[in-house]
Amino acid sequence: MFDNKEQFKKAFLSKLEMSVGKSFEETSPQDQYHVLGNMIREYISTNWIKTNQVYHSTEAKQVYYLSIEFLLGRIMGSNILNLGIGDVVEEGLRDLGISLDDLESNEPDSALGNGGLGRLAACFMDSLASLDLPGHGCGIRYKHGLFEQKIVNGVQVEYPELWLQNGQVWEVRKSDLSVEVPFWGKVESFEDEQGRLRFRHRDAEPIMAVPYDIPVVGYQTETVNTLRLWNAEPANVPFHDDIMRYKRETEMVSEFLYPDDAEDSGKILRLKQQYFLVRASLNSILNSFRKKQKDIRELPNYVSIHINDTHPVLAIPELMRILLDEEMLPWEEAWDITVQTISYTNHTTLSEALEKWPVRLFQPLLPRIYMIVEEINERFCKELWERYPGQWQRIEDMAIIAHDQVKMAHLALVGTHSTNGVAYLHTEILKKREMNNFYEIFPERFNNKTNGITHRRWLMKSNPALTGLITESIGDKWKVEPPLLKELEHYKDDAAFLEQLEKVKHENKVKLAERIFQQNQIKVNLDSIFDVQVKRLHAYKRQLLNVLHIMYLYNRMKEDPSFRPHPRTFIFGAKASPGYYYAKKIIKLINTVAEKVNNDKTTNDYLKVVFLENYRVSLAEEIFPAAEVSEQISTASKEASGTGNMKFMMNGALTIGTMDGANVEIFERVGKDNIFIFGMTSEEVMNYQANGGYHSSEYYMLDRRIHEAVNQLVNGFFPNTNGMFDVIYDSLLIENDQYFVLRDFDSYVKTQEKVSNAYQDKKGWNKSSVVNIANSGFFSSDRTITEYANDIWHVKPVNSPIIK
Ligand code: 26V
Repeated sequence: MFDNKEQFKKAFLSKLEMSVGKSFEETSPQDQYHVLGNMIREYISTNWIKTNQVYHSTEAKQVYYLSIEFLLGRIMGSNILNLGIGDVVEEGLRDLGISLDDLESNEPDSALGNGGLGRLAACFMDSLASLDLPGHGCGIRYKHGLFEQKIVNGVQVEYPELWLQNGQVWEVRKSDLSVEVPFWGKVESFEDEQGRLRFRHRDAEPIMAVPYDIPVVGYQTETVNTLRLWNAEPANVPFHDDIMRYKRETEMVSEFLYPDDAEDSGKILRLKQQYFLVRASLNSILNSFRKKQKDIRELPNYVSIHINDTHPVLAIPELMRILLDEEMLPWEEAWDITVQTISYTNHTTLSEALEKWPVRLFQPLLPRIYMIVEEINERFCKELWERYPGQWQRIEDMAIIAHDQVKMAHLALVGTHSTNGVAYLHTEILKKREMNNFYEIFPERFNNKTNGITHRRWLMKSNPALTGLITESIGDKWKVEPPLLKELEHYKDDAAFLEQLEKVKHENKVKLAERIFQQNQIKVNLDSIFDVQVKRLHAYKRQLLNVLHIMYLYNRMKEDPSFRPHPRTFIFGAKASPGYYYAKKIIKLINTVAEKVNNDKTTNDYLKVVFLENYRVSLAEEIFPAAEVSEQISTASKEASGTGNMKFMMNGALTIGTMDGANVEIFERVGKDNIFIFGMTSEEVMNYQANGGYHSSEYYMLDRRIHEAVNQLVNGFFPNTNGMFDVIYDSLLIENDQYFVLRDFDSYVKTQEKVSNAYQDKKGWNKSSVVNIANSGFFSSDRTITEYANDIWHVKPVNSPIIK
């Protein structure tokens, strides 16, 4: 079907007519997308079945990646790339007058994630399959992914996301594999025939979990793994008075993805989602295991279960329940198996993001699971007591249940054999500070796995021009071995190569400029520096620092007509959690500043501000290839890793950033001349936090630039914004600027000046760009996944025949 262009065209046309019942001329791009999608899925299915057969019959250990989020983005383009059918499809469609790009744009993003954590899970799925590793994703099939953002009068407005509205080509419903998940009810104890104490969950309200499987195609291999997403549906319960309430509440469980919320809203529903994912996934994992292996005590040798952050941490008590209540193992043995089977990744040290569940919600919803958590806690506290007799405070700090709350991170640390951070610095902070108590007891459990991104989507698919240039220069082995990108360094003084690189960047800038004009009706200067900050909106990510710098540039240009820096286009993209008041004000501020500076004729040749609404994976794929400056300006110690930083680097942008998260490792690789580092170190930040001594008002009083810009937030400088930015002003001056925006301002301004100066030497800039691309191979998620596979999961590639 995809062997040659003529065959493809024939198959495409005949399927198109058969499935939509229209003549070719009458079909819509929507119809065409669906038909092509179905053709590709059918094409995949042979290898998918084959891969599953191999997994069913092999003794090889399997890994299950449990995540409450998988932020896949569009699926078709990635499948076309990995299957190696791009040329045939593109040329075949072109003969029919169809552009593959246009056709792909009919696919809605699969947006089942908030940001970094969910996108990491998606990159991992791509790497697992491409490395022929037996890795299975387990998640929830939310009816509505992350909300769609519209900007109305500069303000974020949220709309429900509707990725399933026109039908999903990539998923396969498997109702025969449905699993019942019980909630509520009570636990009864009884004695069985052998006189053993047993437990029974009675009067529960069951929910049906129905799996939808999505194939995950590896790059140039026959491996097709599975991402299994669970859908919540009413179980077959007797008709009762409240059947409508039951139906509604059941469907709610997989209705919405939670936007990482600043508020406590919908807590119980979120806990339901977490247990729903865990119960269904473990049931299906254990079913596969039992079909192959007889002895449950062998579980850790055949199965590895990974929990992505604490959201799936109930896998620990759930596996204990299975081993105790179903397999009837003694506690100690069950505990040993559980710890050996499960591993955990921590993604943040921010205390407000660490999950805690009130016992009053937890216990009635999950009565048997709560009993088990209580016992885990009691046994753990007893061990602590033996180790630290009399140290009540320490024991209280480390307990899993304390002050009527269940601390999910503590459960994860105690109930798994491996805890990893997501960048070197982050892991060090976990060990030395945030989780130091636990590190003291379990030092061997802590390890680092620096994040990565799939270079297939983030370079090969999204930046074909750069991919072509790289391949012309160093051949194409880097595609399966990204560290080989290092060979590009030989070209850093090659004038012809640098010129080509500049041309590629320029073409990508032209495309992004078209998108900006289409969405925002703003004409940007193609010779301006494209300076980009795209990521979720959070105070610690300090979009505000970026904005204050823009205001300063504007003020200085207004004041001093001889001050005209190299033209810049500041591009933003960011969603704020709907309940996060401050973050929404920052979005309004960015748009307000944009309105002012873009319309000032005296400055707007030099300064443009663009806020691109509805930042998402597919938009990101248009942005990274065109970026020249990558803004990674979080307060040091706060950003666990960041992964956007890696995408920018791989596409040749230069980073301006703090020594935070994976920026530290980017710095180590490219060297100080090819990155712009500023601001306090994490040590300095943590010292301030521990010992005090920071007074933001001093910076406001003593620095004219800060004084002026901060005053402009509240003094009517922006028309019709009376009182609108008071919270921002207060966060800086009344609340003593928690994230040290004013403290780092001067350093940031000076470093931005260095950026502008460096850009004057275009050759030198391009050279730095080459060094960035050449050293980005380390940040391929293939490296990250190889490390997880070797050090944590102990899984090996399963050799399905390879066509590499
Ligand atoms: C969640 C919340 C929710 C409540 C309000 C404050 C807040 C702040 C942060 C978070 C994030 C939770 C976990 C997370 O998404 N971490 C991100 O994981 C990425 C992949 O490892 C990593 O690159 C990012 O640095 C990290 O923030």
